[in-house]
Amino acid sequence: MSYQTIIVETRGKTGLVTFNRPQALNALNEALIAELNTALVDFETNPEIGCTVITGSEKAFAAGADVKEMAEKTYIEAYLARFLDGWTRIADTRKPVIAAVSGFCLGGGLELAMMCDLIVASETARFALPEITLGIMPGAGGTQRLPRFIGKAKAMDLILTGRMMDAAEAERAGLVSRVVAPDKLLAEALAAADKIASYSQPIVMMAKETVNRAQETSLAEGARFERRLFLSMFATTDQKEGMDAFIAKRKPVFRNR
Ligand code: DAK
Repeated sequence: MSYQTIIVETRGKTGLVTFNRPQALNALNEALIAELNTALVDFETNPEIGCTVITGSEKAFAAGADVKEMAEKTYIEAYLARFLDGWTRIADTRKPVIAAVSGFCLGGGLELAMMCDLIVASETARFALPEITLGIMPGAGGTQRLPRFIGKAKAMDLILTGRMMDAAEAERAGLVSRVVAPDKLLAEALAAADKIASYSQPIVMMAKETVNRAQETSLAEGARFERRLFLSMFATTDQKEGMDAFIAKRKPVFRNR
């Protein structure tokens, strides 16, 4: 598959997607989202890949959905063509996805990053949901995910004023997992991905699914879900291998079974 708007590589057991629309600060157009989805499905179905990293350029992870593509759309065109329908595919991936964010991470760019499992940010990262300044509001989950990350007070502030939040504030607020120097960003994200990809894939996928349950359900129901998946892990050979290796003081060899 040849890609026009993204660069797709593998680094060991990690899939790496780099947004590649520098002239538009990686604004996310339909073509890019379609290509991203194709790359994600390829990585998801490739047994050699255990984790994916998505990144942009030093100046911009992504400055939002492509405003030039949206500006003249009518409601009926957008509705009939299912405009922007492909955006949430990333939230359905079962293998973990890490967003490595440098520079602008705005609007749909931030919404996409929040669909990932970890956000690793460079000190230069700037986050905002500036849709209000365009006469719209966030439409790819931003009004729902941002308060779950950073609480209602800060989410309201960002969504209603459209202001930018720097990396330090984003880390304090709980939006990002780690903040690193700009020249360490990709290495840090790839190292985290490599670590995740070294574990049993089905166990990692179940852990991801279970943490995500916490966002969607009550504590009691989430804990029941966790217990069910936890007990099911004793039916895997990777659980036997992991524990046998610990007791024998050797490195485990997981077979994703
Ligand atoms: N779309 C299209 N082009 C963009 C863009 C964008 N979001 N952001 C930047 N560009 C383009 C600029 O137009 C400019 O192009 P030329 O003029 O050179 O042709 C080029 O990138 C460089 O930008 P600037 O000259 O503006 O660069 P500056 O450094 O001066 O400013 C900036 C950088 C990021 C502060 C500024 O470009 C900016 O404010 N950009 C717009 C940010 C924004 O408003 N983002 C939110 C867009 S709305 C949904 C899915 C997604 C969405 C909604 C629904 N569904 C699933 C239903 C998402 C909506 C959005 O994201």
